[in-house]
Amino acid sequence: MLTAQPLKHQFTDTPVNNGYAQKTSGLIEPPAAFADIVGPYDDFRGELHDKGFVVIKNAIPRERAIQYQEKAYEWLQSFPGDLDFSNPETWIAKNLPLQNGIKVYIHYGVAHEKFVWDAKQEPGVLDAFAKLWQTDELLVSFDGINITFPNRKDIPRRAAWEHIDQSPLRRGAHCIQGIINLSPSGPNDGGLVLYPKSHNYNAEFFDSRDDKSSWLPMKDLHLFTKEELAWFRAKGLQPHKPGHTLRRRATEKSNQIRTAIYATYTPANLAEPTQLAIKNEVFEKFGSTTHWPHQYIVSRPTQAMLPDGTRDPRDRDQPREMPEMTDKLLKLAGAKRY
Ligand SMILES: O=C(O)CCC(=O)C(=O)O
Ligand SMILES: [Fe+2]
Repeated sequence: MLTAQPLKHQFTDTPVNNGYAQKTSGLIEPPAAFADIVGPYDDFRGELHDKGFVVIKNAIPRERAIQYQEKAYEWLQSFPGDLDFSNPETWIAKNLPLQNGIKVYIHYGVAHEKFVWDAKQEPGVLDAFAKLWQTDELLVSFDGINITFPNRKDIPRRAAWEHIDQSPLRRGAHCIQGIINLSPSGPNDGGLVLYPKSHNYNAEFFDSRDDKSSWLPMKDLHLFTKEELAWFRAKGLQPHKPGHTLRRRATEKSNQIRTAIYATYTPANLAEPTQLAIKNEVFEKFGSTTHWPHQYIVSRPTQAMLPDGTRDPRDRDQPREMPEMTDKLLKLAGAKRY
């Protein structure tokens, strides 16, 4: 899955460093490499350009995707507790490690687990982004994984939080978010919901706003209010679950555990040295970043802290299974230059 409307979510993150070009109007144009994406293309890029997202089926061969899913389950079960994947009664907070506000696992070095890095180096995944950016010299995000149990008994269903992970000051696509989907995704199952073609209206929408006071060049997030969504709906746009013709959100009928790895890639040469320095710091601590690989890199505390402010005794200083630090991995991580 690739979406042309990027990404991000620790709502408490503050923007750091602002080392890139802004036009005097305040608007930020896409990096040069992207000028190319207007096509026409007869492959997945055409659909991406048209709809703002595209599903690339079998980017990872099924057998290996299942192995990654099993590894993700194993990782989740490596924490103390009574978690049983076949028993919904056990799908409760006390059996699960800490998640962030949108229920993504970002702590415990998970962004650098071997299975995560292996999936991120899958040829079918890398090839899609290399084609998109016309280079195989890419950086990848460290944005964690998602294992979501349906219909949890201990917490209410999370309402949708319609957003784009791109500052309203940016025009055009600067970053194409990738999600490696490791579980079946039927029409009743939870997961990503998009507004197809909404990317075509972004500039018009943001240009028409009066209050721009909260917009910042490196705050790559905008949450849409109900009124703002109504503006898009009035253009005829509707929420849609990728891969299905029906327009719908998750329902209580689903028993599907959603497993996904977030993986976004951008050309390495778009990263400013100051951003790479932050990325390096995060990498050395096996930390996580936003969905952006080359900008909007936020150095968060890497330690897992419990709500009472003490360190989670389950915390780890490094991944459970270390990845092999190959030349290829180090370059994707931004730790080594191409
Ligand atoms: O998990 C998803 O499908 C998307 C969540 C999200 O908004 C994001 O990762 O940017
Ligand atoms: Fe997002």
